[in-house]
Amino acid sequence: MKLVIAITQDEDTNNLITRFMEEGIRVTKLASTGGFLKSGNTTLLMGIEEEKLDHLMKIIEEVCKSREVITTAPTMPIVDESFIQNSYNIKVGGATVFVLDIDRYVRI
Ligand code: 2BA
Repeated sequence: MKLVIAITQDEDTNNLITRFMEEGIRVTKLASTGGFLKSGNTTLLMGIEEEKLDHLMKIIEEVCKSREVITTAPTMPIVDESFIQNSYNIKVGGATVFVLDIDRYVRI
């Protein structure tokens, strides 16, 4: 048994959960916030049998798209107390996925 923790973009979440439900994959959705962009994303928890793990990863790859996001660098003070702000594009990945071993899985 494995625990998959997937951090996804909010835009992909409903489609991903719909696919999981169709495939009989149990999932818990948590609202989360990325430390760098400080904007909302979604963390999904899935407990899954090891033999189904590849199938789950394939679904995530199919549904989750990477996107360009415009962000601003931290404001930099310059000599006369005015500020300059740089905007730049970063690429946010389709998903960040952690796979952990589970010692015990109990549903009471
Ligand atoms: P954020 O922390 O808001 O990061 C959003 C995107 O900003 C990242 O996309 C990456 O492209 C960029 N980024 C993050 N930290 C950076 C840095 N120090 N310098 C330059 N660019 C940086 P992803 O890598 O696809 O990450 C998407 C979200 O997944 C992250 O949102 C965070 O919530 C989570 N995440 C990514 N790696 C993680 C890790 N090792 N541990 C925990 N959460 C992680």
